Amino acid sequence: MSCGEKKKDSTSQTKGIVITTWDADLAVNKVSFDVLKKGKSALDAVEQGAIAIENTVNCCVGLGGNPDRDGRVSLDACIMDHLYNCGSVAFVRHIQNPITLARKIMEKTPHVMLIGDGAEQYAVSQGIPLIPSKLSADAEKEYKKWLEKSEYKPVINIETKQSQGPPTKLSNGDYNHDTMGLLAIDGDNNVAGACTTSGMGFKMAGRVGDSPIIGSGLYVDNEVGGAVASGQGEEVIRVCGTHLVVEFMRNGDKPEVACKKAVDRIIKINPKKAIDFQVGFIAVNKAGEHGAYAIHPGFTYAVSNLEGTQTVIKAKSVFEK
Ligand code: SD4
Repeated sequence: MSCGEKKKDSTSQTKGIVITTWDADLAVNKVSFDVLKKGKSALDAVEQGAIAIENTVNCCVGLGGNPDRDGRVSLDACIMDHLYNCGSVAFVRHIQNPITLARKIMEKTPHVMLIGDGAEQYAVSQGIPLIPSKLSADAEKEYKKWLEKSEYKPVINIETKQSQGPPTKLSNGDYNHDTMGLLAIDGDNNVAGACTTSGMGFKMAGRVGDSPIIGSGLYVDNEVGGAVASGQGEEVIRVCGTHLVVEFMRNGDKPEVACKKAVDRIIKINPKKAIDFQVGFIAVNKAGEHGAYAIHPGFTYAVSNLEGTQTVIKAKSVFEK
């Protein structure tokens, strides 16, 4: 088989599944799943889902997200396919769909990651327009509120499980939305993943979290499965969180156990601080089994499969309410 040729997996046990972080984004999960149902690849499915959330004004993904402490939005994203191809962008400020730019970097350049001006220059060369900076109305309101104290605390607000952003209010009164992570397995049993974010609200200018870093915010190994992370990026980077989850699965752990072991590792190296921040992982293995685990309660994920069910699952957590 030539390099890059689509490899059919004989261990095929699942015929299509999408799992995505957070329950406020069921619609995103459905967008991805509808792509799979049309017989498209897992890679197409995760990209289209990520585009859908990037095009929605919300606290934590896309140009409508919360700005940094200087009032400027910067976006991070990455994507990975079943052949260890990966692409990533960080600190882009004028790109409507960073996930598509990440995919172009993966497919058309010899590189994995482009950042800032260089990434935007490459976008223009590919016909992707630069969007003038303008805060969304929600982001502007939140930024003004933040400016009143200008406290720089790069931690997750445990009460709302948010990264200091305006949360999405659910019909049950809960708030659940943050960085968007997507994992899919297609009809050929190939795994792909995507992760997209505006990062921690009111971060330092230039700060980049885990979300665009392959092995931290996202990792896929087609022999094993995939994992994505949400939450305090610095803590995820420290342990190469999603790579760790995938390696635990490779060694035989089910997805939930693998996610828990990665969370436990984060707490182990930082037992005092862990009470103050949130990290959650979701994972899927090649059999289509999925799971999640978080430090604090409130982390959820959505699942769609070809039996036609769409479910929201509450992740177990180390700390209780
Ligand atoms: C980051 N993990 O930039 C991302 C964003 C996030 O809560 O999930 N924030 O660290």
